[in-house]
Amino acid sequence: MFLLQTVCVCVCVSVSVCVSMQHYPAAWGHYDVCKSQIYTEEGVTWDYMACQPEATDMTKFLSVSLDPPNITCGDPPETYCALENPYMCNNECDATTEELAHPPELMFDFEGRNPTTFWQSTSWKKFPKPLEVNVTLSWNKTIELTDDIILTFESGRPEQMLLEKSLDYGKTWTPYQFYATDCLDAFNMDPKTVNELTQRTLLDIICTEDYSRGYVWKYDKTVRFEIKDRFALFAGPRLHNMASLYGQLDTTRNLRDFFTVTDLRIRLLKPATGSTIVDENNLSRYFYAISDIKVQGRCKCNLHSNSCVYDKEKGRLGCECEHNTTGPDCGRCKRHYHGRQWSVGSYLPIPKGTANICIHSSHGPVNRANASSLGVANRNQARVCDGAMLRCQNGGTCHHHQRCHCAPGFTGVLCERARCQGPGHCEEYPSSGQESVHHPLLLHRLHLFLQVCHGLLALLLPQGVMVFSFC
Ligand SMILES: [Ca+2]
Repeated sequence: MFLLQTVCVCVCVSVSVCVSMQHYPAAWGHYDVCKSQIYTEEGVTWDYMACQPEATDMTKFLSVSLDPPNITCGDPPETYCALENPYMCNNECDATTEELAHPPELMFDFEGRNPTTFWQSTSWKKFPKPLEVNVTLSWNKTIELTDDIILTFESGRPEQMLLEKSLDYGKTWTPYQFYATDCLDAFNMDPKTVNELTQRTLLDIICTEDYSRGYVWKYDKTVRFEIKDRFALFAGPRLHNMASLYGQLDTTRNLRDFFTVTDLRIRLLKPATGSTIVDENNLSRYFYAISDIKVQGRCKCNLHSNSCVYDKEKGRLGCECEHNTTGPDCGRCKRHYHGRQWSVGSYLPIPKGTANICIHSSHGPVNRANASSLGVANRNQARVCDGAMLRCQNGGTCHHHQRCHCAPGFTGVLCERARCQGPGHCEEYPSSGQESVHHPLLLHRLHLFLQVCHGLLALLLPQGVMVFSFC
């Protein structure tokens, strides 16, 4: 009776929260909480979950560089003509006058004003030598792209362009996508569109003519790299099945790496000419001008952090690591927490994933590279378990505050996880041999949550979805 009443209160309150906050099916985990306290009948303990920072506008955190470095217009001042009308020459660029200067940062300022603000290159005055510019965006941090990259050109869109990515801070580059009015002619590639890609060919690098043809630029100024269309190959056209995408990202390293970058490089290879013939008598019609670049993404923290902060002194982003991990990407275990090999967190099982936390060195081989650090470890050896906050779960018993001896069928530092063969789905799809173990576990957890539902609700209100899925 008590249980039923509690269910009713929790669901009713939570639904009212979720109505306004839930944008996605509850089955899709948000992974915005790294750990939460669980109130058990015997005390309080931690439950660890896979977590990641929220996706955000990553252009706030990048540095931009141009190659050649002196390719920005205005030094000396130049007058430009319109591409579609060589007699309309009212575009002035002067680096020494603020109103007439077009520095690179105007690709990333707040847009929405009229006229727009934009970076502009020098004109193609050295024709027939190619007018080529590399625009490099560097984060000094590994990031994961979550939405389309969108470039808005204030002049005509380039007739030839290449978008590249780096995963090693600009040491090596690989193509992301080729863009041309004629792919065969420019890059010896057959033209393709992202819609022709399949799950099997998703990682193929294509050349598209979608964003270069025609120069009716007042209506069609953007060049895209289509992230969402690629996501949709797994998650469905409206991304309603993100669980499927997360499952794939979890198990396919190449797929995860495909959307991961430290740098992007836009290689502008040929400006818009609007014709097959370049008007050599009026080269001030040809130039590049970009008013806006959009890059949405999140810090890569290997599912060990839900927060990423910009350190102004270091000039770089860094994950605020949980799960006893450390490093800019939470890519290794903290000192004294090498009880087992570091491992990336897992999106599975959905919605909470698996934290794969680093455990104390006393649970495994100790790195003896530094004798003094070992001494510190011995003096201040952290408790792995106790009778209060760090209570062994699911029938496990705590030995010398250093190790939980788990009941059969359970594993984890605090015996918090059911022992599974292979990744995920234990709780949703228990095998016949495990059913008798999992069923009581779920009931036990449900009971615990219901007991403290009011407390949790207050604690997790900002994560309304989590509340809903818990309660
Ligand atoms: Ca701008």
